[in-house]
Amino acid sequence: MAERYEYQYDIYKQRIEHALDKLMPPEEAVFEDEKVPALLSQAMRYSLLAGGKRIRPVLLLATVEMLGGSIEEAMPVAAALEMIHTYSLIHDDLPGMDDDDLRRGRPTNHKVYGVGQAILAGDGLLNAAYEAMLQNALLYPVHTSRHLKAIREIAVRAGVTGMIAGQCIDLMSEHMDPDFERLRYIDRHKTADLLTAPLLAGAALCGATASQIDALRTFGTNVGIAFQIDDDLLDIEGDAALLGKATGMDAKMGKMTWPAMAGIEGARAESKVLWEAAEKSLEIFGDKAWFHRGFAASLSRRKF
Ligand code: GRG
Repeated sequence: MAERYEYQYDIYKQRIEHALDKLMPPEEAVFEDEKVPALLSQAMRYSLLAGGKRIRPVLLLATVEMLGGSIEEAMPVAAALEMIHTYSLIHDDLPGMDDDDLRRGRPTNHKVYGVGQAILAGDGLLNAAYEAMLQNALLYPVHTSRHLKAIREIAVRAGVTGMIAGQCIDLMSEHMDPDFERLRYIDRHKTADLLTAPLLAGAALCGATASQIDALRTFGTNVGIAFQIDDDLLDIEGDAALLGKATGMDAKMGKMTWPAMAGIEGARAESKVLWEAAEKSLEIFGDKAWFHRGFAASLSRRKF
């Protein structure tokens, strides 16, 4: 079972890498109208094509496949999710935010291209994501409404009531007194929203039923919060070389996290409950959710 999952994950990942490369402007683009400045395309490609687990696009493709949709039709939407995720990482690493030097095992975007160009590379990826999804929607006029719903799902979850809201409250909460309600809000929006987006966008592309959508939302929320708690644990106990980024940053920044508030054991226990709840929410899909089950099992044991 684990082998089948890993094999399928690699297939999705290879297809995503190919799609991302094709969607990015070439690095040699010249200083010319209607072409992307070479420096900008280099900075965008530098972070987007730097590896990464690709879990958000993989989740979208797996959801579309589980619901009987077309991988080809969904691919630009999957790629767009990775572009949005990468923009958020570039901006999160900036000196005005988490001020990190290392990401995906390489110097952060602003360390290589400077803060101004890094901001633009992030902005560029965000815009390119919507351009790719809208361009793709135009290719499927019989599914316009499904595509618009998928794009809306992503815009809302990446936006100012979703990931950006979570990041806003996260920044505001540094060095604040512990507050579980605030912490749950941060984890749900900063992290879980962008992991729920591929599930709900996939559901929208396939015209899923209300109960399927509910189950996927519950799965995404539980996976997302557990994933963030594990991330906070890895920031304390993880191997920086394996993670490709510095550890110990949360304590340094005075971040509100589960391990900081409930201790390592308390955080581990909460993560376990959430991973179990995630697995349970897949019941309505029966055997068809084999990949999602493998995904949860594999991610719950992750070391990077
Ligand atoms: C700047 C609007 C804005 C938002 C930033 C993504 C994010 C929000 C902050 C990054 C810091 C962080 C710990 C976020 C939680 C989500 C998370 C664990 C991101 C890392 O995602 P992975 O593990 O990374 O999927 P790879 O490199 O594998 O893609």
